Amino acid sequence: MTERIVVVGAAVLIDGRLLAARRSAPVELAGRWELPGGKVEPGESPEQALVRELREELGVEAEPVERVPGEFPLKAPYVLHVWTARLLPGSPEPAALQDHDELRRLSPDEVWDVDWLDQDVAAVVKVARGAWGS
Ligand code: 9L3
Ligand code: MG
Repeated sequence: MTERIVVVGAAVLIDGRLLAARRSAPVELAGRWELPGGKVEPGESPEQALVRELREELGVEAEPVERVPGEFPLKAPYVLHVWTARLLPGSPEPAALQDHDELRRLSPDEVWDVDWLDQDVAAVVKVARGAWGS
């Protein structure tokens, strides 16, 4: 059986805007925008991974809200699962830390202004529909 590793991505909505993060590494992905997140580690639930990744990558305290239906293909053996998420009261504001060099909070009419990773486009379409009905 082929091993399949889940990567979790977070659709963090802040005041009705979607948080997008520009990757600074690896070189082939640098400059492209993504829903922040990363690989689920052994023994971890996807929700736990989401919370950990947002803490590590952006310095925020967040909680998953709901899974966005579907599974989005990444380079094998990875697949992307997406959750909407919100910042907890008292969380620091997101800051571009280790894997990202810029953050934006996108309104519905700005959501396609950034160069999303090809892999994230289908997920962002679904997130936009769910969040804004667009
Ligand atoms: N990836 C794609 N879209 C995303 C995320 C969080 C990750 N929204 C891809 C990029 C990497 C792999 O998944 O090839 C693992 O992600 P990371 O651990 O480098 O963030
Ligand atoms: Mg990551």
